[in-house]
Amino acid sequence: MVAGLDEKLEPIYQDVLRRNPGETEFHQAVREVLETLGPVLVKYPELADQKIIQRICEPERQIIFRVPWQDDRGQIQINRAFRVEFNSALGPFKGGMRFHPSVYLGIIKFLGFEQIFKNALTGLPIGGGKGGSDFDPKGKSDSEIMRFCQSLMTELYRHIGEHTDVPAGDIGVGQREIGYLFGQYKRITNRYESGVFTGKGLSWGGSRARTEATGYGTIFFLEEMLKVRGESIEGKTCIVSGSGNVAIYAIEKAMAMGARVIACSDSNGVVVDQDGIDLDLLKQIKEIERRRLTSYVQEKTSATYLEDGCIWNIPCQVALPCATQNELTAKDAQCLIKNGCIAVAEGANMPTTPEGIRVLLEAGIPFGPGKAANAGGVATSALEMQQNASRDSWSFEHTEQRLQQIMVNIHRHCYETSEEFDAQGNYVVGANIAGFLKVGQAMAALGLV
Ligand code: NDP
Ligand code: 2IT
Repeated sequence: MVAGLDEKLEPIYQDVLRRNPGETEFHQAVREVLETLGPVLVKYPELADQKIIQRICEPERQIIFRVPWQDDRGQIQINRAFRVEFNSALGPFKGGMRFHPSVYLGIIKFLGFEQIFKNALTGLPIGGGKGGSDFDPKGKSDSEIMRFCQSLMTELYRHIGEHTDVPAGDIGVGQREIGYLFGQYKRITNRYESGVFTGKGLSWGGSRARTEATGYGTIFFLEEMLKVRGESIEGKTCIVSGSGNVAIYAIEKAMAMGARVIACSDSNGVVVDQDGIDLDLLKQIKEIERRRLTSYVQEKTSATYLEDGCIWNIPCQVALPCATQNELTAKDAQCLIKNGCIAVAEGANMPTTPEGIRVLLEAGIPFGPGKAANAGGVATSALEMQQNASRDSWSFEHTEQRLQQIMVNIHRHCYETSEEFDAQGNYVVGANIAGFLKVGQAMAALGLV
């Protein structure tokens, strides 16, 4: 990856900085894409004439609203929520909702921006968007979560729809929250509009394999990267950061394909289990009981807990960041390489810092960027929309097969694009350019809208 920006792109980036002050994660996501687009403008000057990059960097619509709700003690609480409808050239806005105290406009915009290219790479008809709130679900009762979701939807319902904008889950938003949000949407609109949300429960319009899709997809992508090098995940020692939806199903698929996964984490610490992570125990603690990872070592005393530990210090052959943005730095990347790591695939969105990515690429480590490697989640969301539109429900095997084929195709498309632009095997270049061309060409075809 080049360090500087092309002279045509530098002023565009400066404009993004000036127009979006303080939104550092958004700046980071834009810069990473712009760093790879120089050769594209040479090959496709019409996209520069049409100001496609400037247009892509400006969301089509941004909604910010107050969410008042009452906690279990009767106290009034106020949160702020967002929906950034970034780009609808390829289909309705599509992307998750994140509930986390760190959420502000810059986080939602970085996620929405990345979502445009990710969704384009799936080859399915979905535009890019993202939403969320600074609401902290930790320690909240079920009824508090429900009241918050209902209040949020009382505003959001007017902005979304199966042909307009289709939210789903992300950090802090899983099937329980989607249920409360969808229930309130149905009540206000008096419509059973299944296609307005994805990540729904199986008995009310959800798709089989959606829960597993992001983690599974990341492993399918990783396997394709390894195949190029004559390697496979079988027998490899892996570490997976996070212990949420993406992490759990990345661990499940990696193990099913013969890997040994020895560590995972949450925002307080790291669990290392040299016997291999006990997946049933992990699911019980995280999915059913909603407890902290410290419970794992209370149940399984042979495992160790590193409070405030850094997971990337643990020797491994494959590293899978599946928690949050900027969790893997240049120092972490150097440590991974020193300990013999041979591949990194991002289950999370933008988990590796720009300097971290540079270290990995310069060392020739196959690196799968989130917008390609974690696209399996949103791709399966698009399959859920297909099933809803045809009032059908596919088997797990069929849905997983479609997911795997989509990940193989994304890998091939990114790899071939990296070759075409003289950066063979650089999936950052491949994913950014392939995604950009698909959206950019559609935007040009649709005229100045
Ligand atoms: P979950 O809420 O299920 O899990 C999040 C995990 O990451 C938890 O273990 C959490 O720990 C940890 N985490 C979250 N925020 C932080 C933080 N600021 N610092 C340290 N650890 C943190 O979310 P998902 O598994 O769904 O999402 C994980 C990542 O994957 C995110 O980047 C998301 O955008 C991305 N992603 C998700 C998709 C999906 O379909 N769900 C699809 C594609 C990408 P703790 O409990 O301590 O907060
Ligand atoms: O980052 C992501 O791709 C997601 N959180 C999933 C979005 C979706 O619409 O399924």
